[in-house]
Amino acid sequence: MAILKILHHPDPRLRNAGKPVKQFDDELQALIDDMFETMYDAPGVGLAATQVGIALRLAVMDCSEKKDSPIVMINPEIIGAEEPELVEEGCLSVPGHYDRIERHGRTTVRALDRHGESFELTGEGLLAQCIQHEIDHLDGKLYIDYLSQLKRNRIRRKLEKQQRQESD
Ligand code: GNR
Ligand code: NI
Repeated sequence: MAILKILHHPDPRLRNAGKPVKQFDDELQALIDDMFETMYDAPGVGLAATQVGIALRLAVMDCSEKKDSPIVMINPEIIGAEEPELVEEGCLSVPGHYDRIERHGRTTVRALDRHGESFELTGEGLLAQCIQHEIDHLDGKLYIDYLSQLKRNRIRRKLEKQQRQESD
């Protein structure tokens, strides 16, 4: 088990779309375990492989209060979504920022689990939000893409400055 390094915006690797997972081998199982460990340590309610520099369509989530409901989504597809609502969102790859964006309410996803078995999951509230947020990562998208260019530029400049200071 290992804690992986989470990439921060504007790292270009966050813009890579993930490729479908085809092999459900030991290497994949180890990556999933490391992603859960990294997500719980952060702490966050979700983590996409994109965020740890791996361009695969794989994400982990746990939106429960007790942190006892791990979910793996592989090659996920949204198959149903209700009306958009305004919600407050953040991202481990955009540290220190939160803003309101539109996300669908109740959302249904079809995905494969860690063994390659298909399942469907309907989420509401934070889970619905997290499903959409993680699938966006797998497409190389970040929640800040839904904000105005002015806000996006401000966020990018602030993070670039932070990263310069960290590397000094
Ligand atoms: O920890 C996280 N919290 C969160 C809050 C509202 C909407 C989405 C999220 S996901 C985020 C972790 C993360 O960046 N996952 O990609
Ligand atoms: Ni995120």
